[in-house]
Amino acid sequence: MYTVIGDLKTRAFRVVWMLEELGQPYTHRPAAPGSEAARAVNPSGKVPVLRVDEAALTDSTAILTYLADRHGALTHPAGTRERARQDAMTFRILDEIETPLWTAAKHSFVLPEDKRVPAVKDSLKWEYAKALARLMDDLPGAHLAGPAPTVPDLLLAHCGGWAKAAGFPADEPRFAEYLRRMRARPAFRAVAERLKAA
Ligand SMILES: N[C@@H](CCC(=O)N[C@@H](CS)C(=O)NCC(=O)O)C(=O)O
Repeated sequence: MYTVIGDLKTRAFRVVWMLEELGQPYTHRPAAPGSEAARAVNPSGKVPVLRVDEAALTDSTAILTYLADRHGALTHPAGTRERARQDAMTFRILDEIETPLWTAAKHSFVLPEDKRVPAVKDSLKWEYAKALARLMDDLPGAHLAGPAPTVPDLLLAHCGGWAKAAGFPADEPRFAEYLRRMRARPAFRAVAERLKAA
């Protein structure tokens, strides 16, 4: 049995979404970043954490990859060229899409006030829009790494919602269409409904 620790408004959303996609039973324990409950399972206080028996696994991308590999779904098998292309997409999403979002969050509310540089946000929004347009140019089909969604699609679709909430550019029509497709998935909708109600 899996236990996911972390509020749904954090990257814990991705882990819960993946477990819904996989149809695996799990318990969800909401916990704010840095809270006592988060520190009890991860000394850094970062969420999400996935408890599997005695182990506490950290980092949303590592957790998604572990779950996809373990259950043989939403991934290409390790050691294949398709997997190398999928992993390249995963790292590209983290480098080019998530990094500007996370850096903007740090300069909005994560860092101590005297360490924030709010002016950097305009540059981050520009960087994000440029990377997103290039990514959409390279989209090989309906999804990032083949005909069906894989780990990087969950990451990108989650980042899309994050970007909207953070006031990042949302006028890329191909990305809007991609997001509509990903958000129509029953597993996504189930978690999104829960987040709305939280
Ligand atoms: N790369 C990690 C980042 C985890 C992370 O920074 N989570 C945020 C919430 S979404 C957090 O716990 N922040 C608290 C902090 O940075 O101290 C992941 O994908 O899980």
